[in-house]
Amino acid sequence: MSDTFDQHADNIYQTALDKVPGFTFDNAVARVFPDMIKRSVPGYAETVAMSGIIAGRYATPGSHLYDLGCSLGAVTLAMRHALQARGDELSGCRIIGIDNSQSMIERAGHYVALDEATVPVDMLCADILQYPLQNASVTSLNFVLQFIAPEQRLALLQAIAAATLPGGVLILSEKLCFSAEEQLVQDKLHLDFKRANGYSELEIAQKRSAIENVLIPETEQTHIERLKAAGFSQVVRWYQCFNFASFLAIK
Ligand code: GEK
Repeated sequence: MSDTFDQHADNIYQTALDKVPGFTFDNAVARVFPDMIKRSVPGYAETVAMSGIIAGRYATPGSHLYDLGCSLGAVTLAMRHALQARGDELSGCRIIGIDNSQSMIERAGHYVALDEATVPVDMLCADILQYPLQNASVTSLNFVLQFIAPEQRLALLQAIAAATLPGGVLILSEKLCFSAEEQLVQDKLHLDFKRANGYSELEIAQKRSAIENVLIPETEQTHIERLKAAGFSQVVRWYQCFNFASFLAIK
């Protein structure tokens, strides 16, 4: 792997900052991203791996599989390997990873190029709110909707549902919020998870302040009701680890 695309440990918030800027998916974040997300999001590895299993069940020949907000393409590659294992390299399926961070997409393109599977993949730098989706059997929003302004979330889900073939699916993974009582329990466990993964109290506090107005979590009920309003007929919560959960919405 070239030096340019080496991955590094997340040390972004190790030094005390006078003023913590709002979180963005810039080059500094892209170069530490795998370490950051693994140490910050309980269950991340499972949601990526199971996206491959779900894609293997729901992808149909000749359809598109979308990884929206793909970052470095972890879900794109999990889907690709699942289709490859199914013998789908010539079935006309195409996997399309989209992210509006140029730094993420440059790196993702590099990792896809290094990958040996042959199922076709496109990595695009674009805004998922603008991109014309079509012919979708499987779409992933793996910890992405939480970064979209709440008033734009229904329209995005409607566009995904409209582009989804009958029987196709959306995999939606999100940080959740809860009743005040449950929130206290879940927050403590999430903090323990971060501490156990080596983040200091300073790093945790500065990251929290950076992300405060950028990542806006919602309740499970809000997600399920909105997925149904958007046009999905069935919603199954297939996974939860502390305050992070993943839903399978079936058209
Ligand atoms: C993974 N899914 O590794 N258009 C395109 N991309 C966007 C937009 C937008 N409007 N808004 C945010 N993003 C990945 C992890 S990270 C989650 C997803 C996290 C992108 C943003 O640039 C970033 O790469 C990604 O959504 C969110 O499975 O960091 O907690």
